[in-house]
Amino acid sequence: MKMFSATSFALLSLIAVTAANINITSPPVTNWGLWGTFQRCPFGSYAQGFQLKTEPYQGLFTDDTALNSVKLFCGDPFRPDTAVITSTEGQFGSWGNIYSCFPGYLNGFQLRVEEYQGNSDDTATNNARFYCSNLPNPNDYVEGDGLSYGSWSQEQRCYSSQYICAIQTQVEPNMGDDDDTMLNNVRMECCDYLVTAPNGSVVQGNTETQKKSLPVILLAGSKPNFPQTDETENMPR
Ligand SMILES: [Ca+2]
Ligand SMILES: [Ca+2]
Ligand SMILES: [Ca+2]
Repeated sequence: MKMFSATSFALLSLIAVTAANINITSPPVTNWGLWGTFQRCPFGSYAQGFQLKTEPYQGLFTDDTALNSVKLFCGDPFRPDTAVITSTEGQFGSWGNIYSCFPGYLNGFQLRVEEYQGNSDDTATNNARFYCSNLPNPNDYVEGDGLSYGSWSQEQRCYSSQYICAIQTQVEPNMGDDDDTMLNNVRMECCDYLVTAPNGSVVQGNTETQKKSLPVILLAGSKPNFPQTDETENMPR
């Protein structure tokens, strides 16, 4: 009995320890443009899906920009009342597929970036991957539908007690006749996962316990079985 109490106390202590919120930022492979303002999920909600705005390949002698913006969904992306956050957006391209980890949460990301091309056409950031709390393995990710120039830079992860809750983007302004790149870097805030206790107080939630209760995203081969291309089919009925 004495040992049980000691173990229980140790477990409670672990759960009570909260890491402070942290920012995770893409390594500046390119570093053009200004940082926009942070946009945040409503308190107590976290990113559970994403969408990329990409300019398709423009042909050999036309100025390409590739990835222009990243949108995060603070809840189920296929519910119309879910809050959406973006920070600064590049003006070119269009929004692609919606990728959902719901009911899991985003807890890290990685950018695909083309390094400086000198006098040739620069595109900077091309694509993004996200890590989700309910993927079968920690190294599994959901990859967006951006372009494929450049290479994947160092992945950025939240602490295990946190999920992504805010986004800030660095976007190069329109260069007119000069070489445009638009989105260059992304910064995200990782917030401690908080829940409301039965007595009404807000406490640190246990992400490990929660993970066990979530349905795991099924993988088709080595890739998650995304995207869900038909939006209307996934709207709540
Ligand atoms: Ca250039
Ligand atoms: Ca241009
Ligand atoms: Ca360009």
